[in-house]
Amino acid sequence: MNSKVETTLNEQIQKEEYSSRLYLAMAIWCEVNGFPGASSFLYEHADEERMHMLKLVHFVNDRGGKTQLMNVEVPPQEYDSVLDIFTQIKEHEMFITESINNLYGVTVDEKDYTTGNFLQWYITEQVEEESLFNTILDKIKLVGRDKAGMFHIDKELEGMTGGSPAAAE
Ligand code: OFO
Repeated sequence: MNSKVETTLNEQIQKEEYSSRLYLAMAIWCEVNGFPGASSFLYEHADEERMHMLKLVHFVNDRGGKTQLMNVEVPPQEYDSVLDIFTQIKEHEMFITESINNLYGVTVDEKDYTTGNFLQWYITEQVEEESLFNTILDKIKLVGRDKAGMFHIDKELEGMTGGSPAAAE
């Protein structure tokens, strides 16, 4: 495997691992602050990010490279509100989109079209995630500080979980 591509893929693995930890920290905050729906949704999303990471890990290893695990930062663990959390998620996902695009750019520069093709899945996934988080954020902004409205959004987030073991527990 092209070493520049391999290094950049390993950096992306670290970012996906951080995403998973970030959403885990957010799920924990929601769980202890009375937002069970948002919490389930975020536990599940933490699992999804781990899946994004593993998909990259297997790709690197299968293509003759070797995954190099790196240090992963401790994410923030205190938040002001659910609005604060989803605002930070949106910003984080925009950062991930930029990172995937840069990674794709490296594969083009290095003429590694196989990896470029593999990354199409991530490019599509980022479009879907950004759109999902924008929709959720818009709804949260709409209810503002209204507690009854926030209660309903929390229920809605509960309904958006797919019933993974992490979300159910
Ligand atoms: Fe939330 O995105 Fe991974 O890739």
